[in-house]
Amino acid sequence: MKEFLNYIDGEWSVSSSGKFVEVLNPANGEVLGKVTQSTKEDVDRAVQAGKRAQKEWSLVPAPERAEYLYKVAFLLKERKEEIAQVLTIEMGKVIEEGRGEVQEAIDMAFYMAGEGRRLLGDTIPSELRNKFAMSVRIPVGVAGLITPWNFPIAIASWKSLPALVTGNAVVWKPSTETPMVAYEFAKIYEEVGLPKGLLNLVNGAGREVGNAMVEHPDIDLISFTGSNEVGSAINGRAGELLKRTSLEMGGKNAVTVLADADLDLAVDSILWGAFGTSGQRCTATSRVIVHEDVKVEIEKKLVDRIGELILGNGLDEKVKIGPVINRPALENIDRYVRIGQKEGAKLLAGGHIVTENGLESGNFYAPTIFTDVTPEMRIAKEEIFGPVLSIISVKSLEEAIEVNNSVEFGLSSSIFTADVNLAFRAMRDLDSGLVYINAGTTGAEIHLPFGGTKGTGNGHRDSGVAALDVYTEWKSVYIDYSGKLQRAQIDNY
Ligand code: UN1
Repeated sequence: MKEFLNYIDGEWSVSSSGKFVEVLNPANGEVLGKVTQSTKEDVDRAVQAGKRAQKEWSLVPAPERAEYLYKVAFLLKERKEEIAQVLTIEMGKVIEEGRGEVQEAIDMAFYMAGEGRRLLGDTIPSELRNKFAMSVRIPVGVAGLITPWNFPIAIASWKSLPALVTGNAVVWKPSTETPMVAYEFAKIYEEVGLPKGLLNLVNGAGREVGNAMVEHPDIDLISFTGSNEVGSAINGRAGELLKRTSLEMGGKNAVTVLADADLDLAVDSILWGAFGTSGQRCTATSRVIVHEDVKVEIEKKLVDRIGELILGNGLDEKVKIGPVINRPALENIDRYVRIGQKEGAKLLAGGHIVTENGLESGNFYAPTIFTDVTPEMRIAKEEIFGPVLSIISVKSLEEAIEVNNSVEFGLSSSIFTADVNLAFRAMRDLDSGLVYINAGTTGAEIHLPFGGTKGTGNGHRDSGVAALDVYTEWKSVYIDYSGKLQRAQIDNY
């Protein structure tokens, strides 16, 4: 059976626990291999390797560091199809989306390689004559990255590439659901000749590895994408230890459809945003906030078209919707659907685990639409992370914005309208890190900051130039060339 190992200090190794966990194909339950289960000792070895390697790495000029990133970009490009296939087999997203995700990592690698020739600081006028002032970015040290299974290579690229180009070493814990993709990515770092110890991979389910990373005195920051429950636990402990964290967590994203909107375009975007990736994106559309005048029409269009969403194994190019990641996720989605029914929402489509057409051995959930949902219902407030959409009707833009903003998350919001004035007003008032006008809630591009307000994050951003702030400290430098004592705030006034 294929074994997926740790990569520490440039060597592939079995964890000190000697334990393994099976990796399953979510489309059919087939065992794909097994992944090593790391311990605190493995984390410590990875951190020590990172710490040693980072000393020299921080002295390598950033444009030279960036050359490794260019090589990563080209190798990813060469292997795009191969990695997309692994993604589909292991995580379940359809092959077209698998290719899209690898493309996201390629884009990020080129973008961050370019940063190697910028990493801009500031020069600022000093208050005093014959004195020079500037601020420069310095690496934080060893970055601990904890990444999820839903975008196993894209999110790993959002974090590892800026960390490395800014001069840090990385200890990376991917989700144990997706060790095959993690292996592919780590192997690329190995093949481009990244100096050993700079990128360390530690696999492990449960909390042991994550806790060991948060607790380790030589891990200088934790960048995490995943659930609010885990993010909040990380932040609590890291807060006590005064350790920097960058957190990207849940969403309860809505598309607002005003009465003057292009309804067909809105429906296209809602179907893709709600059911693409089986709803397992933090940017997924899980609510539609529709003006009452077009509610019935939107409902009809959505229901009429739901049959287009062919479920199945994502390797089949015809298939539009793959499985959800595992059995517990499938059961959790079903539990939410029962909650919605109990709360009095009206089921328009789906609402069940798929148990026919040979799909019963996989984790398939029928694309589900609820209407007559009210903002107080749990299905309208809590992140389900599956193909479940709730339609809420409103009477005005003001009410739509209020409903959009009423949830505890603030990742992505979208509005469809033909009125430019309303669009700008919505852009200002929708409380989220991402806002889309006449486009759905998914599809963020890597050269813009990615993250959210309120319960979605803690003020930091992945990707875009903002990512550099996560992985660097500012150092303010003053150079006095007057040759005499100049007392700031005193001698100049
Ligand atoms: C995520 O779901 O965590 O904007 C990331 C999007 C993708 C990234 C999603 N580019 O939907």
